[in-house]
Amino acid sequence: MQSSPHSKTVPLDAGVLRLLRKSPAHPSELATQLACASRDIFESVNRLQDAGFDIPLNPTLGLQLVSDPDRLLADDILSRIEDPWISDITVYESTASTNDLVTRRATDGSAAPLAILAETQTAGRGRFGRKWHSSPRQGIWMSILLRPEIPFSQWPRLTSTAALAIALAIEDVTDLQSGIKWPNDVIVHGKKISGLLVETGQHPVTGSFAVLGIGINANQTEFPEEIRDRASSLKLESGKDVNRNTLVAKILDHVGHLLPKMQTDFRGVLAQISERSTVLGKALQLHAGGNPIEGVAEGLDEEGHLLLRMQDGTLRSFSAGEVSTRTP
Ligand code: BT5
Repeated sequence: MQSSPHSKTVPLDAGVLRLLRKSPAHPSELATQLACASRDIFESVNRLQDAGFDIPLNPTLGLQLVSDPDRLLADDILSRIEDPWISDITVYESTASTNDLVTRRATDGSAAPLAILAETQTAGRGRFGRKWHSSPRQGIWMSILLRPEIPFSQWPRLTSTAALAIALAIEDVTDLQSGIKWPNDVIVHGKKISGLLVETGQHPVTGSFAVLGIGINANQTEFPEEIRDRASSLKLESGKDVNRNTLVAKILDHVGHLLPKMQTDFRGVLAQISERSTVLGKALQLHAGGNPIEGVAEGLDEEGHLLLRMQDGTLRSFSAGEVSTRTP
C-alpha cells in the first residue's frame, strides 16, 4: 500500500526557505526578492509552519527560520540545491519501492529528471531481488529518473557515477572518508552505508530511461540481526545526526555535476572513483553466476567494468557481480 505524497515542490516555499536560511527578512523584502505579494509570503510561511518549520515573526528582524523538522521535504531539499537542474521532487511517507514508482512514472511518459523519495519502503529491494532494509525516517530511499542522451553502450557508466556522487556527498556532510566497493556499494570503516540499484527500461512510446535507486543509512542506531555485522549508518560512524534533506541536496548536486562529466570526461570520473576504491589492487573472488572467479583487480575500464588479472595472466573485464577479498 502506498500513501499519497506528503510533499511535492512548491517553488515559492523553496525560495522562502532559501532566503530565510541566509538571514531573517521582513515579509515585504521576501516578496520583493521573490517577485510576489506579501500575502503569498504569509501563505507560504503558513504552509511551511504546518510542515514543521519554526518561523516566528520578530518585530525588528522579521521572519526568522529557527528550526527545521527532521523529515524529508521536497521544498527543503530544493532550497538547498545549488544548481537547480532538477525541480520535480516528491516525497511519500511509505511506498513499496521508490524504484517501482519511478519506473511507473517513466513508462507513463514523465519527463526526466525527477526524483521520488519515501520515508520508508515496505518492499525495498537490492540486486537480484534481494531485500533492502528501509527503516522509517532514518535513511534516504530515493530514485531518480533519467533519460540519458548517450549511446546505450555507455549506460553502465551510471552506476559508478552515482556511487561517486554518493561518496562525495557523504564527504560533504560528514568528516567521514568513504570507499566505493565495485560495483554498487559505498563503504565506511568497512561497513555498507549505501547501495545502488540502477534499472533501465525501454518503452515503445515514451522511450528509454534509467532509474537510479539510492539507499543510504543515515541516522539508524541499530540494524536487523541479518545485516548487523555488515551494515552501518553515517550516525553510527560519525557520532552525529545527519540532516537528511541536506544530504539529498548534496547527492543531487553531485549527480547534476557528474552527469555531463560522465559523457565528456569519464576518465576523470573513474580517477575519482579509483582513489576511493576498496577493491583495486586486491586479490578478489568474483561471483557472477556460475563458479566463482579469482583474480587481482587491476582497474576499471572505460565503462566502469572491473578488470581482473586472472591466474593465467590474461586480463578480463566484468560488467556485474559480487566481489569479496580473498586471502592469498
Ligand atoms: C543494493 O543491492 O545494495 C541496492 C540497494 C538499493 C536500495 C535503493 S533504496 C531506493 C531504491 N528503491 C529500492 O527498492 N531499492 C533502491 P545489493 O548489492 O544486492 O545488496 C543487497 C544486500 O545488502 C542485502 O542482501 C543485505 O545483505 C544488505 N542490506 C540490506 N539492507 C541493507 C541496508 N539498509 N544497509 C546495508 N546493507 C543492507
